[in-house]
Amino acid sequence: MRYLTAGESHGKQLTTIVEGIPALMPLTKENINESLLRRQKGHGRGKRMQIEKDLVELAGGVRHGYTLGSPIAMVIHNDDFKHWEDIMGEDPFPEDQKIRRTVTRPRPGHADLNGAMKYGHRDIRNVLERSSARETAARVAAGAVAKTLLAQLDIKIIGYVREIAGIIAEENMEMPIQERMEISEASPVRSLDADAGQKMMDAIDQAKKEGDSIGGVVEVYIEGMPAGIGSYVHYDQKLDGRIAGSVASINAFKGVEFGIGFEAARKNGSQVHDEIAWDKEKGYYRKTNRLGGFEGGMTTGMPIVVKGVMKPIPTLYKPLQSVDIETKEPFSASIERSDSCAVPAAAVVMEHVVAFELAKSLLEQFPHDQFPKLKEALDSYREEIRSF
Ligand code: EPS
Repeated sequence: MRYLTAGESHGKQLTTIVEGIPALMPLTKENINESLLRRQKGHGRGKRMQIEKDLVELAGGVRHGYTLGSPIAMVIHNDDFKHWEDIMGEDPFPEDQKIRRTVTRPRPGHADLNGAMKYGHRDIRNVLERSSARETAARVAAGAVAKTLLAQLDIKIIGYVREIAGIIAEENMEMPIQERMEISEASPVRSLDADAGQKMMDAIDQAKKEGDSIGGVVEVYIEGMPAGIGSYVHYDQKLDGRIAGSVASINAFKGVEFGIGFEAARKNGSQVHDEIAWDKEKGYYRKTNRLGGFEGGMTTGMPIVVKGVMKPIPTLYKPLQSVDIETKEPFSASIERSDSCAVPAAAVVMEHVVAFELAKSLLEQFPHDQFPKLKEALDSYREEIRSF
C-alpha cells in the first residue's frame, strides 16, 4: 500500500493516488470529505481557509460505493486558483509579459532557499507552491481511505491537541476514545481540557495581534490494534519506526514521542516498562501503558499513544532577516497572508498519516485482495492471540 500526492498550493487541484486497498471495501466520498472538513477547521487558521471548501472527487478505483482493487484516485480542487490562473497556469508564459508575484526573497524556516538551490529555481514560487502545507489536504485524503479501512476492522483513531505555546492540556489517561473524539471535535483548538483550550485560544489571538506564530504538541490515540503488528525482524517494517518517519514528514513537525517519550531517559527501567498481566476475558495486557503501545517494533495490543511536535509556522507577519537571491541584499521578510497557528489542523493531519501506516502494516501482515478476506483473517488472528 502506498500513495502519491501532486499539486501546487495555488494550482488547479491536488491529486492523491492510493494503491493497494483491497477490493470490495465500502468507501464513499463522504468518508473522505468528513476528514477534509475537520482539517480545515481550528482557531488560528488564516483567510485561505475561508476561500477553500475542500471536497473530494473520486476519480478512480471506486464504483457504486465499493473499492475495485485498482488505484484510488482523488481530486481536491483549489478554489483560490481562479485568482492565480495567469501565475500558476501550465502553458508557456508569453515572453513579452511579466509574471506576477515572482519571489526572490527566501523566508527563514521554509523550504524556499534550499529548494531553490536544489532545483535551480530563480523564482522561489516554484518551491513554495509545493512545500506549502496545502499538500496536507491530499495526505488527509489518503489517510481517510486508510481510516475507513481501519474503522471497518474495529480500529479507532483520533488526533487532538496536547499543548499550544507552552499551555499544556491536563491528561486523563482513562478517558475512553469515544469521549476523546467528541470533546476534541467540539473544541475550536481540539483540546480535551476546556480550561487549557481557552488559554490556548487566548495565546493564538495574542500571537496573531503581535504578527507572530505559535506551535505545539499533538497526540494521536488508537484503540483496537491487535498485538504483534509490525516487526522485530526487519528494521524497515518496525511499525513505530514507520509512524515516526511519517509524522516527522508532516510540514513543520520536528519530533515524535511514543507513550512517555523523552521522559523515559530520566527514569529507571522499573518505572518505564509495563508489567504483563493476563485475564481470561481479554488475554494478555499491560498494567500500564508508558511505552505507548509498542515493544520491539510491534504493537502490544494496548492503546497506541504517539505525540508529534509542530514548530511555529515560519510565515510571519513579524519580519525576520533574510537575503534576496537576486540582489544579495539583506531584507526583512514580510508576508500578506498566513495562519497564526495550525496546530489543531495538524492534529487531524497527523491522525491521518498515522492511520495510513497502520493500514499499510496490517495489509502487509494479512495480504488479501478482497476486503472481506482481510477482515476474516484479522478476526481469526485476534482469536488466536486471545487464547495464546
Ligand atoms: C501555507 C500558507 C497559507 C495556508 C496554507 C499553508 O496559504 P496561502 O499562502 O494561500 O495564504 O493557509 O494552508 C492551506 C492552504 C491549507 O489547505 O492548509 C503555507 O505557506 O504553508
